[in-house]
Amino acid sequence: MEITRREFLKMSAAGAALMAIGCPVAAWAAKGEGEPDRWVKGVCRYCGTGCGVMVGVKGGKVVTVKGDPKNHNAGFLCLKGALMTSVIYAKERITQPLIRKNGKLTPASWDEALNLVASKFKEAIAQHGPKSVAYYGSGQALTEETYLASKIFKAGLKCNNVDGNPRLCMASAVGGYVTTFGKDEPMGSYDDIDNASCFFIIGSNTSECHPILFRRIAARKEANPATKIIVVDPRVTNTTRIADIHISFIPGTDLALLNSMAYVIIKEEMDNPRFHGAYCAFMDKEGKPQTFEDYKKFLEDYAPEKAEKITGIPAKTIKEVAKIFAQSSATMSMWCMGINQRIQGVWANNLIHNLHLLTGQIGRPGATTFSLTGQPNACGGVRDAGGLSHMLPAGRLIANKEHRNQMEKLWGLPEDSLNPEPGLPTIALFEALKEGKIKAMLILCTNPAQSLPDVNRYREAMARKDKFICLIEVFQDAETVQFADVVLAPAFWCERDGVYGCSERRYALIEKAIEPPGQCRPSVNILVDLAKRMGVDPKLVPYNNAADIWDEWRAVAKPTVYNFWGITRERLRKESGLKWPCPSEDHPGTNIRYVRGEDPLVPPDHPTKYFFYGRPDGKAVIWFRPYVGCAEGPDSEYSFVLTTGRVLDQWHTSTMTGKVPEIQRSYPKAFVEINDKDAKKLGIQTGDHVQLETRRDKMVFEARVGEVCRPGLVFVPWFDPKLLINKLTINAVDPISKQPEFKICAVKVSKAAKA
Ligand SMILES: Nc1nc2c(c(=O)[nH]1)N[C@H]1C(S)=C(S)[C@@H](COP(=O)(O)OP(=O)(O)OC[C@H]3O[C@@H](n4cnc5c(=O)[nH]c(N)nc54)[C@H](O)[C@@H]3O)O[C@H]1N2
Ligand SMILES: Nc1nc2c(c(=O)[nH]1)N[C@H]1C(S)=C(S)[C@@H](COP(=O)(O)OP(=O)(O)OC[C@H]3O[C@@H](n4cnc5c(=O)[nH]c(N)nc54)[C@H](O)[C@@H]3O)O[C@H]1N2
Ligand code: SF4
Ligand SMILES: [Mo]
Repeated sequence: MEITRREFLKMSAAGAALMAIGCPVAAWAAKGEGEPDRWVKGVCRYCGTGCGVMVGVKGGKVVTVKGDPKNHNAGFLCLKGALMTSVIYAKERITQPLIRKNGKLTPASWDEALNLVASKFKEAIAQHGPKSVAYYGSGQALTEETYLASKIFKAGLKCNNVDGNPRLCMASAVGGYVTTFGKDEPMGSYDDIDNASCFFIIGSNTSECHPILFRRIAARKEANPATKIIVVDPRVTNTTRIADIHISFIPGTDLALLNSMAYVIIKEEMDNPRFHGAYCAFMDKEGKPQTFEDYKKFLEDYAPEKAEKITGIPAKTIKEVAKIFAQSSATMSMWCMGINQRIQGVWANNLIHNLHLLTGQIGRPGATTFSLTGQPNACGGVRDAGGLSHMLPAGRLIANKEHRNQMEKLWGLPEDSLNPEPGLPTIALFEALKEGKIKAMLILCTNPAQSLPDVNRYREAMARKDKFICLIEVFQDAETVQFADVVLAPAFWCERDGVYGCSERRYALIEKAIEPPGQCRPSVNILVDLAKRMGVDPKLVPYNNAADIWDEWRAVAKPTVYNFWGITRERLRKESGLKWPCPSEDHPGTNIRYVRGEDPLVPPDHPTKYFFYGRPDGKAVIWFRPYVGCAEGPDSEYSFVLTTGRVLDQWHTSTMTGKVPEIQRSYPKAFVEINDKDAKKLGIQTGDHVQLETRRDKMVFEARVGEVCRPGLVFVPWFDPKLLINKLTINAVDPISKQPEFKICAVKVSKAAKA
């Protein structure tokens, strides 16, 4: 099927994620440029769905991208994935190192730039110790890049200030999995979608943010119309439109709903005592062991009639969804930032897991508790390879002596030589920069000058005259470039090879398809070169390429529950991704963890079917997690809730998608969505200018009036660098995960004069 450019634009503008189109788009894209002379296998640059792609190359140039039919996406791609060509060849590409001289970024040689960066880091460490430097990385960097940067800082410089944007994104999900199951990462996989009879989607706009997974959910519903879809979101989205039940509710009250569902499930005897009796431990919020009876007492506060008062959800609806959740043949939960970006993010994650453990909706095809990961390699790189300030590779912790000693052995370091004190998580790190405690920072593949909350504060930090920031960045118009003292030019996407790991524990290889432009170099080469110049022992960085790093990382993970020894580079070249655990080269990969006969890490003769081996007692935890509320709720002065999030075709700070003319035309600038009843009261119509003011800053947006937001709520997408909504958002963090509450703050809404 060919589609015309007009139809194509129409689909894009309509945000029709359901229409997620595969090869037709690629065919269209190929048309103007000519047929490729070879196809190179890779992974989409964007979201945590991790679609496989085939990159079409002609005469050394990428001319088109299409879906890989052998990967989980079965050849489908959404528009972002298919339209990469204009991004690669954008005129804003940085093609050589730049040094700021007299306030202006000026071209420099690699030698000059790298020597300058190395001298600044060495000077800071000599004068102020290793705590005065930092690395701020990304869930979009390659696994090899994250593993290497983390090793250079933690092992080479004895500095644990290694963090990254997954702190803004997945930290609460990690906290949830670790506290409930003992180890990070989902136990199920995308195949569960094809077997689920109930989807419980909470705090995820799957349709716009994981379009190809949404396509699969829709396909499941189409093939099996009895499949129930429940969506819990305070907005009407493309996702809620296919829901059988859309629960719109007071933002930030999910915990009351989830506890109330547990209450109903037990009250109506829809729980599964055979499961939770055998495989679960109960714990109060301090982590003290409790009983099932104690749990019932704890839940008394969440009877549906009481929860209705907190959440605004009719008691009847709570009872109904609890019943569907518990009694469907296989229930699959999915969630994302509506749950994670909250000061009660970890607890909300625990409560979703609770429902699955209580009902035994777990560990069977279609029955699973599945966190949707945002970025393409937050799982594989940052989470698995240990790119956060409290972590070492493969689930090991800095604060754990045994784990440090294991890593010292594996890295050839003297015993007890790793720094035992965890480093600073993102917000604390940028606070330290603001206070002048961080003297030198290396930033890779993230754009904090736009993506951090309360961003005026951290732009000020980055603007300090006495700090030094080295940024490795692809585009000169990324906001953070303004604050960099040195900018290094990396090879982008398929201009180098490396591994991404997506939401379903699937590792897949991006193969090198083309040469990078100008003087751009693969980031692993930049990092190795820089480490040596900083005086890091060359024996710690003996790599010639990303493949060398991959082999070391496999060995580092082998003795742990992250065992993917069988996922060799050779296999990744041949196969379209493999799911760990995968302990040997003849192992096909794992669909369901913690289940005998499915997970190679559960011994075949294990006495019980389920074995949560991540925890010392082999049992998963049902947690008592009370609803508390948000950091800054509405009051008489700031009487609305401001929430922020995404739109279908723009990616994050839009440095990439903003280079695609078709996308830029459909989403040219940010706007504010406001409920029509609220708008009427305030005299606002679509297209009017509306001022949003929080305790941090104010800004004017064009209004979109309708029923998308419930009354009392306004929504602004955060992609637009000209309208930096993060100047308004709050920097409050979850006390466990340290993830900021991007999803809720109080805002004053008023009509503004036309600008
Ligand atoms: N098109 C596109 N896709 C992307 C990205 C992108 O930039 N663009 N980014 C990727 C990344 S890194 C991420 S993290 C994911 C994010 O994916 P999602 O989390 O699905 O996207 P968001 O728009 O941030 O927020 C999801 C929903 O949370 C709802 N929400 C707000 N407050 C609450 C609440 O209190 N409770 C509940 N239950 N819901 C609430 C919002 O209304 C919104 O619809 O998307 C990934 N995919
Ligand atoms: N208000 C609000 N703010 C949010 C969120 C929200 O929901 N609301 N969500 C948060 C979440 S979930 C996330 S994940 C973060 C994301 O925030 P960021 O990571 O800051 O956003 P990106 O635009 O993805 O930034 C990636 C940067 O890396 C550059 N880049 C691309 N490819 C490469 C490469 O190969 N190498 C190098 N070196 N650079 C490259 C891009 O040009 C871009 O500047 O934002 C957070 N901020
Ligand atoms: S769904 Fe995500 S991974 Fe798949 S093509 Fe779209 S942006 Fe890329
Ligand atoms: Mo994210």
